[in-house]
Amino acid sequence: MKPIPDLTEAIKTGNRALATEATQRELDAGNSPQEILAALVAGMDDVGRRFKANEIFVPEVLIAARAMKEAMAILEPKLVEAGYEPLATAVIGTVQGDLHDIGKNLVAMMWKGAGFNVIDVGTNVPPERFVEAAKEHSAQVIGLSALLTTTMPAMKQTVDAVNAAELNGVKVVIGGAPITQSFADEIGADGFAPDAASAVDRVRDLVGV
Ligand code: B12
Repeated sequence: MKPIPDLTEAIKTGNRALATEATQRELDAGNSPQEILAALVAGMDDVGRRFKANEIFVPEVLIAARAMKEAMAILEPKLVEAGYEPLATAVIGTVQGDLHDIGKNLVAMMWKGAGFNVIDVGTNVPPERFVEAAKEHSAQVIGLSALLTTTMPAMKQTVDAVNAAELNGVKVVIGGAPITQSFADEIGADGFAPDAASAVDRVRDLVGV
């Protein structure tokens, strides 16, 4: 991947104007949407690291997240365009009690880019809403995101609700910073992926496309 330093820097510093301008500029120059996404993600990863180290605080993180969202609004149709006919339908959301959506949005975009039809049910989503959406859209996959250790139990409740609803082979894939394969095994989820790129491979394996 070719680095795009000013775009990564725009996310790190929460510079919305530069983030959107540089995203558009790179698209106009024919750079691939995946490369542009990688530059954006590198910026957000850095923000996460500095927040953890107490070098920056919530306001800076929110500003960076807003710049990322705006750049993604430009990039998303291009990622989708680069895909083919939907290979499968996936419902994705952040579980009940949890408002983090940057990682979830990235996974949704990567899935769209990989050719999946993605129904994003948002954040703070109760188990029954995941079930309803999967039924309504005849989904093959449900993706659950959680960033807080306190909302990990909501993943188990959602897996239980999906199993109780007998959704005919729908696979549940989970992810988020505190999530591990062993937690996925423990709650009976069908899959786990540590990042948006491997989330694509995981779903491809699970639905066999
Ligand atoms: C941004 C952020 C916020 C923003 C969220 C903005 C938004 N719109 O999302 C704001 C400021 C609102 C926020 C609020 C809070 N936050 Co916060 N936040 C973060 C931060 C810095 C970055 C998260 C992020 O976006 N990372 C970047 C993305 C790209 O990474 P990601 O989410 O991990 O996603 C990747 C993978 O995990 C995976 N993935 C994610 N979802 C899914 C889903 C599927 C299906 C799959 C397969 C994969 C997958 O793929 C993604 C892309 O590669 C993290 C620190 C960190 N390093 O994680 C803390 C962090 C998650 N927050 C934390 C806390 C404590 C809070 C608050 C409780 C703070 C407070 N006291 O109010 C609140 C909670 C609000 C709530 N009810 O949800 C703690 C959680 C601690 C814990 N162990 O539970 C963290 C770890 C910070 C810390 N070190 O203390 N936060």
